[in-house]
Amino acid sequence: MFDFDFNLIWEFQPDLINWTEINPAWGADSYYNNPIDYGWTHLNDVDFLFGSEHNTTYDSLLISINRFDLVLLLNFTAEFNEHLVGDDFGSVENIYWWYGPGEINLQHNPDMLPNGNIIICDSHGGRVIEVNKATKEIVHTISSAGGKSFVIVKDADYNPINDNYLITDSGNNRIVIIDNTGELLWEWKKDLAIPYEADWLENGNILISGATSGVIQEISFLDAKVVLSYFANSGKDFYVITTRTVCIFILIISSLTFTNRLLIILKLRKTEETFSIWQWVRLSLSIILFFAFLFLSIFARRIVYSVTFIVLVTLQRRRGIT
Ligand SMILES: [Ca+2]
Ligand SMILES: [Ca+2]
Repeated sequence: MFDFDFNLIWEFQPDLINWTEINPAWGADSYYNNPIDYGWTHLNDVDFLFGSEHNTTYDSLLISINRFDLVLLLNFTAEFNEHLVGDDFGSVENIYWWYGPGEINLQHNPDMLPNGNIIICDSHGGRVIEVNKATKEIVHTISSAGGKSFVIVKDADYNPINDNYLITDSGNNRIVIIDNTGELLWEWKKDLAIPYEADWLENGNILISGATSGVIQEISFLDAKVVLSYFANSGKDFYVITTRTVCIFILIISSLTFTNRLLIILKLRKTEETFSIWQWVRLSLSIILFFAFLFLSIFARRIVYSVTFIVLVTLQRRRGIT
């Protein structure tokens, strides 16, 4: 946490916590107590919860530690006050609630619901769950929309006004809205590549973070149209444009080769010479290349996104993050 002059005034440091004190099952040898240099926690979400809005005398932080499969609630007021008198960052006694290990797999974006329960995207479990905070029981599960199972779901915003859910089904490259019975009300798929999250805007539109595509889109909910696109790559989707340029270059080369072969055929016909097998191979190859790269250049965006997705998932699996 920073003050208005960007001075660090507080931080949460999982490496200073003895995790065995939270759960005796996590011993000295466990992953929790053995920090590694890179990506040990992958802490991927934190929400500030004002005590006045959640019936507590203190403010809290709802924190998601992705690699720990752990969601926790931290008494921020106590933490901050202890830090002021010189305590380390992250006291075990200030973690007053936790949930996850053995239940969820590499979660994203937990939120506290108006009823006090916690909604969590169990990303690699392919579901969104609502956990009763008092009993730690799962009281509601959503695992599909429109007949399609979720794949690496990363964001689920509950809208208490309309009693529906805005869900980012990242692995299926789509944003969906479903009602509390699970019925699909709305779906958006255009130009999405592993979207990270979606939020309702005050004007009734939906803001989508494209993550892998580097594109942020504002979608008109009523017209199902893109109102605004912001490309992080200086206004250009760099990888897509590069792929398309390479494809068009090969397209031109193959069509020139094709034309060249045709001219040779016509010339040979006049002299009544025959076309050699090698020349037929080159002619066929140029035709195949032409149509292959025509296809690739038309679908460049989707292909780049799909390949990126496959590479990312493969790398994650190699690191043991499945
Ligand atoms: Ca959240
Ligand atoms: Ca959201």
